[in-house]
Amino acid sequence: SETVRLADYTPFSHSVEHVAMTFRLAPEATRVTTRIRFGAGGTALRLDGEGLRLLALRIDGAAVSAEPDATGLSLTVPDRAFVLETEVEIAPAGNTALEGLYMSGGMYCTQCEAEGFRKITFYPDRPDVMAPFHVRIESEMPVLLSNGNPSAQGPGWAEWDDPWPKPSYLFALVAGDLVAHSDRFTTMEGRDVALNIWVRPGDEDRCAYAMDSLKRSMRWDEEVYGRAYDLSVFNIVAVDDFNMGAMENKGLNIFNSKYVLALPQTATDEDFARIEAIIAHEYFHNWTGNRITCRDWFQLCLKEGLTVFRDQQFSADMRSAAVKRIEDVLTLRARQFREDAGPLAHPVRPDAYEEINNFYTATVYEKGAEVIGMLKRLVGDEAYGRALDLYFERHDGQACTIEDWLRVFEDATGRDLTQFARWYTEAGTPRVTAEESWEGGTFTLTLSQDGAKVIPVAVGLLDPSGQEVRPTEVLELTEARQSFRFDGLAARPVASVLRGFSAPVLLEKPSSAEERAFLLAHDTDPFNRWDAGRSLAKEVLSQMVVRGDAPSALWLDALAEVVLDGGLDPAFRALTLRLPAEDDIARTLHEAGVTPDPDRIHAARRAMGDALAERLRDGLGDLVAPVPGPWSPDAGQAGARALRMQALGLLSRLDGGAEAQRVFDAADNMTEEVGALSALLDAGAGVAALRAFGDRWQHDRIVMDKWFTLQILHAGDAPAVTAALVEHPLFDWKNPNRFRAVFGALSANHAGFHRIDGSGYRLLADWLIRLDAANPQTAARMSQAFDSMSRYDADRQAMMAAELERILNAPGLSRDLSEMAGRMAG
Ligand code: B3K
Ligand code: ZN
Repeated sequence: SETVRLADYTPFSHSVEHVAMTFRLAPEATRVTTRIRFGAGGTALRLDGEGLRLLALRIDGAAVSAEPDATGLSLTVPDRAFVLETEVEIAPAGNTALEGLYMSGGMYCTQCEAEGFRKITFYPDRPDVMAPFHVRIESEMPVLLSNGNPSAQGPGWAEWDDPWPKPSYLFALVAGDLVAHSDRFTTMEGRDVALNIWVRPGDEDRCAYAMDSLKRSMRWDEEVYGRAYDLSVFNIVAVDDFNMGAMENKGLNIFNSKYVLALPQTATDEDFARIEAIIAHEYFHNWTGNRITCRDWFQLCLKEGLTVFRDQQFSADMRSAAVKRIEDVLTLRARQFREDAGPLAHPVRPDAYEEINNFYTATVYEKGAEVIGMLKRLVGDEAYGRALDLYFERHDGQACTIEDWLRVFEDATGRDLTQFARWYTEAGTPRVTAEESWEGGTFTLTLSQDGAKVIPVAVGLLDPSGQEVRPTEVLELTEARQSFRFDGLAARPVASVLRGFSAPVLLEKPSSAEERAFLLAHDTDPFNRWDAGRSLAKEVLSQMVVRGDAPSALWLDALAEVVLDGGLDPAFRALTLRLPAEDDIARTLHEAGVTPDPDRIHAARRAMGDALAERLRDGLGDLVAPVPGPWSPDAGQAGARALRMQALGLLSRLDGGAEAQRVFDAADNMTEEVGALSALLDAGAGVAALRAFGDRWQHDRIVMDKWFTLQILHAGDAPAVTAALVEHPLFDWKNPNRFRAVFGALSANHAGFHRIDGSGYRLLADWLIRLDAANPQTAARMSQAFDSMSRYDADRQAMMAAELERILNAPGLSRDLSEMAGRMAG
């Protein structure tokens, strides 16, 4: 397979001045006519195109004959401006890869990012070629949509006009029997915008939260970034078959239906928060991604890191900033730190790939967002605002690079960012070590790093009574080792280091369990307060695994103190009560030089929960009391429900699930229904509830995904349960949501996936091979489960390696899965 390299970038030969397309839709034979007005650019033209049946080709109206090859079309063209017209035939009904034009539940839809447009027509399918588009759709379907503004329509046809030059990856088309949940929005510039969320008939009562999130996102981007919407209509379409979360096509966002449709009865509080965040994310792309796009796919973090950063800011403003930060760091450590520690590690801006779809990763997205957070912390909020204004002003309408992005900050602040740029070009999670000394009223913090980056380390100091004696200050670690002095202190302080998780690093700070318990009780920085508890819990759990210790009373008491403190935010207490994940402990043990044993980890974590339940016994009754007030998806109620469900899980260890059964029976919202069912399954008492849940929701695809997931996630023998569930009539393996619900749960069940008989590895590999033939992108994505191979014992490593080998030898393996399996096999 060919490797694409950043170093080989060259601009495209020609400019594209305008594109006009006509679609005559039919499931087996859709006709696509494309008229491209090219500027002058020499006589050699190379267009991308895959799986297209070329029916006609004309240059300035004159027929030309040409033979496409497997990846496109090479033509000799006039050495001046000209119009190229092609007519091709494609078959959306047979498109199971869900890239290009395909069908989902009887409707037509598209997914073009990154390189799907070449499956629709011959075109320079690269993000640095930007052009205005006019699209005509002919179809019997009642609703016909494309990018931009509606320009004309009649029975059986509609035309759309997108005035904003865009790259082909932002092209979209939808045709279907759809109904809209509609609203309006007036921008700060006075533009009246029609907002529509298009869904299948019957789903229109499930769109209110997504619509509300959209309007709040539009207002927020105006208020915080000064960015207004720029078309007369904003359409969102929900589809059931989608390879990822959603797509930011200009003026026509296409969403996985599970990130649009929500009622309290069908969606958990987490689902509501995800919907809010993804609606915002795709909307924010209109400026960070669409108006300013990427020069090439190596620059993906330019739009994704920035847009994740913006959606995180938005959620923090809508909800609790402290809780949001803790949740984001939990995800970062679970996904990105893991990725960075294994064979799939790559820089935030990679410099080589085989299949670009394999680089929509936690590193590009989540670490990409962290890098922007660091930049903001280093230059300050005010300078960040000026830099962003300059970015929009200087680069509107352009396809840019990370160099352009950094230059904007250099020009706005006068700061040299050469050293900072390493965050974009070097893979791996830096280690920062903190040492302390105390002498004559001076506290010295010495920081060292294993690399040569600039690392913002936010630090605050507390006195022995827990009062803050030095507010948060951002120390800039730029050298291998540096000391920072704090003078004039009356007593030796306790340092709170890396507040707010000010940099995506592994912090090593030798400190006693007592000191961490102190920080858990007193730190004024909510993130570090939580993280002190987390690091204590991880240490306790590690010692339980390695030495067979019992959980320490110190940890149990410190935790109980927080959890039972009614003055603290319930969401924060719920997060503190959450035990470290088994995968997280496995990674931490491996990093400390210990080979993790999945069964011991699982048993120890259970014992840890049992001990906690015992310690909290007297308080659990109050904690599981119903959440007062009418249901609302807001952060306050969601936090209260999260605490209630955590407590219910613990209580089930004491009462065998009796209370959980009552909560399950009485639940009028999905958060509590799922929370109680999980508690019952964990207590080994979930058979009846599981059946009731399945009976109640069998006609709801989105809810039934949870039914599949939960039983695998909480199974003792996850591969056996999975093997049974793939025989279930509702297991539709070609639907990515359902496939992920099942096999994502299998790999998320740490002890189950890593069973020593190898059944977890084997089952996943079997199904990845099968899925790859239909949908390479999702198969490749799900294969990442094998990236932790090197952590484990020789037997497990050998079994995982054998499965990767089997995948690599599968006939007709896709470029997507072959790149992933190849990198993981080493
Ligand atoms: N930009 C899309 C992701 C496209 C993934 C292509 N494999 C969604 C997003 O990040 O908003
Ligand atoms: Zn995005």
